[in-house]
Amino acid sequence: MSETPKLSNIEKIKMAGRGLRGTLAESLLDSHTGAIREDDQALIKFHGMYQQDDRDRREERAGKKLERLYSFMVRLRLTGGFLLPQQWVAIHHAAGAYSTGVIKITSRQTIQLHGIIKAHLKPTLQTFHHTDLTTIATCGDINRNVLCSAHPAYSPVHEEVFAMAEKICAKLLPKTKGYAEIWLDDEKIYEPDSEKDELYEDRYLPRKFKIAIAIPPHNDVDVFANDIGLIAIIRNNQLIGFNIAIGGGLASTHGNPDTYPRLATVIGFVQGEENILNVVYTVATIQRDYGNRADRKFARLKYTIDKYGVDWFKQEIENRSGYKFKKAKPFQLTERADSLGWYQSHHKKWHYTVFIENGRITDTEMVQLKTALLKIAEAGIANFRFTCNQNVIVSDVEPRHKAGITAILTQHGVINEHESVSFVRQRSMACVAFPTCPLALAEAQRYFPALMAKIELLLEKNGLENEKMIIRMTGCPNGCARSYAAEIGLIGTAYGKYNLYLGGDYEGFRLNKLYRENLEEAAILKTLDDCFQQFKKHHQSNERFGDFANHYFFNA
Ligand code: SRM
Ligand code: SF4
Repeated sequence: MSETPKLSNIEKIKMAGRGLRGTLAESLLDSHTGAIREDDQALIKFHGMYQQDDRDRREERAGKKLERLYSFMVRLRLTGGFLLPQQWVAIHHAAGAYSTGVIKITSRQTIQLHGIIKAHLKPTLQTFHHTDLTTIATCGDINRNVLCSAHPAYSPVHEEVFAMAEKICAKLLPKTKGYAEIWLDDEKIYEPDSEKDELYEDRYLPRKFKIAIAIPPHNDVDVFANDIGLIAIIRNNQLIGFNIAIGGGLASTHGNPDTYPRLATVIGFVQGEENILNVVYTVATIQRDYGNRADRKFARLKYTIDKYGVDWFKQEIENRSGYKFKKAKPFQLTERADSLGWYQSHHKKWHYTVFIENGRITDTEMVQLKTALLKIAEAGIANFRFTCNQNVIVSDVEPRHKAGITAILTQHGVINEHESVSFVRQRSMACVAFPTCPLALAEAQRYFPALMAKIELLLEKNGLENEKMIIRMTGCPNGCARSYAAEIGLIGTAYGKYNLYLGGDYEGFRLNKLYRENLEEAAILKTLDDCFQQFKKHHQSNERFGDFANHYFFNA
């Protein structure tokens, strides 16, 4: 066992939190402020919420001696990104009644609502609860939403793998009844013994913990960016087990070379449902016991693994779980993007993938996406599946309803918009950043569409408009839109400035590298133009931009 660490403040808050309750009930009742108490701000994350404030209005409010304009972001728990139509209707109405109205699809297959004031948190969560939705454990030092390759039409084993994601999610849920007590007005029932949590104990994990399952050849979930990545191994259309990879995580801190993004390392093959659940659970217990609880910058599993070594970690999983890994099986991952439009799955149902720029579902003059999705949901003729590329699949449509859905999507401009979206834009992603993210150094989703239009022009100018490259932007080095795993990554360093990273691969096996620092827009465009010209002149046929950049610009 690790030596007794000097605990960080968050560790003390968790342990004193009485099953994540803290003083949240009192904080919610305090009408003198739009905020909650400081310690509760850490605990509320485990309930799926973040306290935020409108950063665009900080100065104006400070000038008027007003407190910041506090509100909350709420994140739903949707394993594998799956949602029933009645749940979509509930979310649509909750978004309209309590939030900014924009429904935001995240890079981890779920939905966030922003701008919810303190007094509206309970009604929002209760609205969700009425359709069996919850926000528990979508944030905080705990296992988050379990990802699963989204598209049912891409694999005959999709349902089986999706079921595994649900089982993993259930196995790693916290045992506290505090959520029901605080948000759903269940009776006060805190009895430490009845809530005994063998996995999380009273300290939870040292840091966030993320799991994803990829169904080859699709790597839409960016499986190696996760603490645990499972790769479904399929032979003759049968699921035979999973390769397991551990230690992925993308964040770094500018100027701190001890922090780094890392892709997960494949350590073996696991067969049998019980064994898979056992191994995943065991990894979480090792991270619980050995992860850094003194310095949160080094608390993710990737640092624990690099400190103790992959071989030690693998042996420790085998010792604790009693399961001996088999040699990892060969697999191929060829695609991370979503293909837009209609696809039919093996059980004859239809699925339509809708492009959503940076995951923001709203109505504009040209495209009434939010209205279209509501109409489809109200008709009860499709489920919804969110992708890790921040898109939505209108899914599980009976053949007889396909024409009706096509008509709704056409009437509201959605299909027309698809026809004009460039290959590069379809594959692009930006994180939230301003105005809600407190960690943003630069803009991302508000700025990226305009920058993308200029990049599209550069590609056209260089005759590269048919190149399918992955470009991602984040407002800081935390990498929420997985910018380190893009062929071209733009990572905010200060307002209006970005580091440019190049050379990640298309499939998600290789991170990009820092190419130029602190570029403003004109310099980004000039640098990319030069890179595109070199690519045009010197790349081999069929060579992707990321692979070319990796050897041409870095001699790798
Ligand atoms: Fe993230 C923190 C948004 C996916 C790494 N992330 C945040 C916060 C909550 C800011 C904060 O701590 O106060 C952001 C809220 C912004 C807002 O206003 O909504 C935020 N992260 C997002 C989302 C919404 C980006 C998006 O536009 O889609 C994604 C929500 C995913 C979800 O549904 O759970 C999101 N975040 C990611 C990913 C991508 C992934 O997991 O595939 C990463 C990189 C992978 C990883 O975890 O290493 C990521 N977010 C972080 C980090 C860095 C963690 C670390 O290891 O240091 C932070 C900061 C932190 O935890 O201290 C962070
Ligand atoms: Fe905020 Fe940074 Fe994540 Fe973007 S990458 S949402 S700026 S924490």
